Amino acid sequence: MMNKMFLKNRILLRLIILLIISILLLFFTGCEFYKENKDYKKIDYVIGVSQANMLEAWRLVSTKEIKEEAEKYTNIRLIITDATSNPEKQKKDINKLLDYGIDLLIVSPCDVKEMTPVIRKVYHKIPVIVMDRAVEGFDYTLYIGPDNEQIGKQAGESVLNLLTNRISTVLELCGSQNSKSSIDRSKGFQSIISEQSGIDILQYRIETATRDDTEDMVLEIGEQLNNVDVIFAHNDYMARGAYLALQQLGMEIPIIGIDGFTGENNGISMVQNKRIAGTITCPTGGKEAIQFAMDILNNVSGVPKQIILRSHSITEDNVDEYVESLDQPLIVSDHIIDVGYSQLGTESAWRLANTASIKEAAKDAGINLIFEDANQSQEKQVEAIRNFIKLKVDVIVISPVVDYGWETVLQEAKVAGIPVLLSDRKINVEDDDLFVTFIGAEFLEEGRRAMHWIADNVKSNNESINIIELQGTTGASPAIDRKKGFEEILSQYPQYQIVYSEVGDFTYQGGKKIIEEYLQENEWSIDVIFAHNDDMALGAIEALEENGLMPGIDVKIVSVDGTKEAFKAMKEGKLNCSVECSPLLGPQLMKAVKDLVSGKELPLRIITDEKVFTQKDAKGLMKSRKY
Ligand code: GYE
Repeated sequence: MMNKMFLKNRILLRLIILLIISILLLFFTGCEFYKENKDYKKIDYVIGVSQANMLEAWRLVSTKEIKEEAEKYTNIRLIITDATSNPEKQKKDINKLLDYGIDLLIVSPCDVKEMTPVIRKVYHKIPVIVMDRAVEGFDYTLYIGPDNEQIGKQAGESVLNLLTNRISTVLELCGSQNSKSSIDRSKGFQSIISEQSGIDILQYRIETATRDDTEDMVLEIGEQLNNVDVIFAHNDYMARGAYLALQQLGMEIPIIGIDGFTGENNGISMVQNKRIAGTITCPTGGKEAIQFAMDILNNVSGVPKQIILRSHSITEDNVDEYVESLDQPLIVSDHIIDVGYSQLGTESAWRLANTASIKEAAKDAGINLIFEDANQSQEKQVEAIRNFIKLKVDVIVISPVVDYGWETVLQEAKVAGIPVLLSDRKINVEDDDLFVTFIGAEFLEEGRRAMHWIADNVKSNNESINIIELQGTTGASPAIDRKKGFEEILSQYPQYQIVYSEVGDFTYQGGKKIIEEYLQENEWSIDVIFAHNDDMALGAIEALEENGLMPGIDVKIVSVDGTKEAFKAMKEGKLNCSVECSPLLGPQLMKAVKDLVSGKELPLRIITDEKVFTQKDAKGLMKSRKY
């Protein structure tokens, strides 16, 4: 009996050992097999994608692009969720994604108001890329989206090109009344159409913005269609619905749509098959979202705050060329890139930091920078550009001193086939194709932020608050837009008023002179000074002190830039607030130059990241300021 038991145990023991050995063997050989299998991926990053819905056709394309681009990287995994247009579901989706331990979130918010606080919370933990619909404020890492108003304008131009009679009617088929993109498209469209007299817009709204409902709607319009000269549909699916309806009615009316996707029955093939007269491309940004996600995760320098994507106007004249351009492989070349750079001057601390950043970034990128300083003269800038054209540089970059008067010289660059990038300041030209992209700040927002700070911190107690404005160079885009943004918020506060406004040219001396002159002629009853840049504010501070006034106390001072000197003044209590405008554009600019030369399409605008600083930030952050 004893023996039998012993025997049984021994057999059992042997069996167990055998089992362990085979498990171990299986495990190791299995691992080997797994390693050799080419599907095996070493995952470095998990990216969560929270889509607003997967119903709208545009969004399906966006998801497809995200997936396709992600497949090019072997070390990332995507987890995609569909919020079914329901903010409550989207909140849950995002929490689930966080539980999975995602390293970065890409989110297309289905409701801007509801999702803003949720996205803010995530942003405090991991990087967030917001797509397509911007959230309120700036609590995200990067925003990528189209400029729908601009798209509407382009559609307006295309429609005007199709109209042959002075008196005409355009049928506008809009999307949902709750869709911000549809509202913006209409706004842009109407701004162009209203420039011409004699054009009537007949507007219909298709809440679902789908092909079938548009088809039904157009069939229902009936008689009125006889007077319609052109149809503008807010997307290509609606354009197709309109086309199908016209076919049934035996009518031919040219149609302009929006989206411009390739593939059967999409905008581009409809233009090729002459079913619609044109489309405006509205990129989804899916591809860029993954590319920037990788840059963010790999800590690449030069990641901006906002990327506004470029749209193209496609008609039968350029459709083939456009399709061809989509398949162009990237150009790999080891030739050193020559960049002609026209800097506008040396007027401020901002400008000096800007020049240094650009020179350093060019050096780091191995780019040959031909640098010209124009000493605040547009004439000199034009001369420099002409010289760059003669030198046959690869790319021209301009920081334009004023926003007008660039058409002729930029046309010359275009004829010479040299692309032009705008750095720091914008220009005002009819033809947006005269430059490739703008890299810089959102000046309008800076002006708004300055006035927000005043409204929150300088209380009126029913008395009027008097403001002096120190303006930058007349005609310079930061001066124009900071003023505009400031006044936009100011108009909401009737007690606050600008009582004196002069041009100080963005210089220390300019700012000082304005205050001195004001003091000579007026009793001092000023509560706030708003200076378009720090240098002018610092000049004003000196003038105030020389006249026995205490800057920062007797009069609150708000300026723009966030330079080290401004931080010092805030620390000393003389300046109250500085709205940041970063001059460190070099890395972004050089990245754009390289992308351009390699044949990548650049976005329409690349906007830098900025904050608002006050006296309480000054002490702690002063040392880390880079300019
Ligand atoms: O704010 C100012 C400079 O164009 C954004 O120009 C730039 C402005 C900057 O002189 O200090």
